[in-house]
Amino acid sequence: VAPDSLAERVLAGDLRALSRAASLLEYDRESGRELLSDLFARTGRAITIGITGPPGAGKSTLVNALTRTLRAGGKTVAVLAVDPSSAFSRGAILGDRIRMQEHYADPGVFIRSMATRGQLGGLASATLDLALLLDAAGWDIVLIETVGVGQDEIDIAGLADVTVVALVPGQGDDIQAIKAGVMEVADVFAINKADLPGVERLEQEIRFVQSLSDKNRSASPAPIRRVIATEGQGIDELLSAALAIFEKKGRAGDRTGIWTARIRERLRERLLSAAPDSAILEQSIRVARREIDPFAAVENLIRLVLKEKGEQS
Ligand SMILES: Nc1nc2c(ncn2[C@@H]2O[C@H](COP(=O)(O)OP(=O)(O)OP(=O)(O)O)[C@@H](O)[C@H]2O)c(=O)[nH]1
Ligand SMILES: [Mg+2]
Repeated sequence: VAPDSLAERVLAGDLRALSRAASLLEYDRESGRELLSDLFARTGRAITIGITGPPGAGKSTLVNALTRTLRAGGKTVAVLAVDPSSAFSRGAILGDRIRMQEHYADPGVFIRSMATRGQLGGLASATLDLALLLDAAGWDIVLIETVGVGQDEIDIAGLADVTVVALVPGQGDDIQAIKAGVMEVADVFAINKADLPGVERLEQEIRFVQSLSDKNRSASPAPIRRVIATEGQGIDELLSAALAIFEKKGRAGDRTGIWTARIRERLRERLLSAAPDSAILEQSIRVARREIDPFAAVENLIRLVLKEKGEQS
């Protein structure tokens, strides 16, 4: 890491440098990537906890309550609120601001919202990169709030070390929500709004779906905790359950899959950006003239790309 560089200032705990670095990652992906290359060796210490679940499940309220508990325990907390569906509505951001108000003045809390702005490489990998940045910067815990849907190669709901899935009783479509892919990523279930009726039924439904899944027949099923996020009730137990899972998985967890996905995505991006549009156009014209087939065109482009770039170690 070069002296006085942005990377060094991030490592020294400079919050303005951290914000700048986060913006680089989000908006200037190439410079952001260089920065991450510099910082990668310093990552691997933070615990990332994903909070996912359907809209309105109380994820932000949970994040706020978890932040309070973690701060009381002396941990520093970085919060990433990620919306993969659309740009954040002003209302949502404002609501989260109000909810997190008690933490804004706390230098031990870093809060950042991200929405889809059509950046290359997808929101999930941008989130992963940002989590790496925060890890390198020395934040103890990174909380990632997201509605668990996305078409990216990296499942945004599954990129954390531990994933908490928040569900709410009495929604009627519980089973539907449970089935929609969350079983694979859930390490812990939080039945939030446990002050509302239907808690027992939702818990039974989660257990039922767990009993059907192969993953859970072999391993122990994800624990279920009842919480009332607005009251801070059950938060300690939820956090303990999440941290116990983290301990059990071990620090490395089985994160190979995430790196495979991240490498694939980057490879695709690099190949596409290394093949200039003019070259693709040239090949397209040849295909249109039936001089070559489209697959041969791709082989030609790959040869072109390989010729231009030597190998990096
Ligand atoms: N009764 C009750 N309401 C709650 C509880 N937790 C959160 N809420 C309320 O549920 C509403 C939604 O909470 P949020 O924390 O914004 O939910 P969210 O999942 O972050 O919502 P999106 O980010 O918009 O998907 C708010 O009005 C909260 O006050 C709870 O434990 N009990
Ligand atoms: Mg929210």
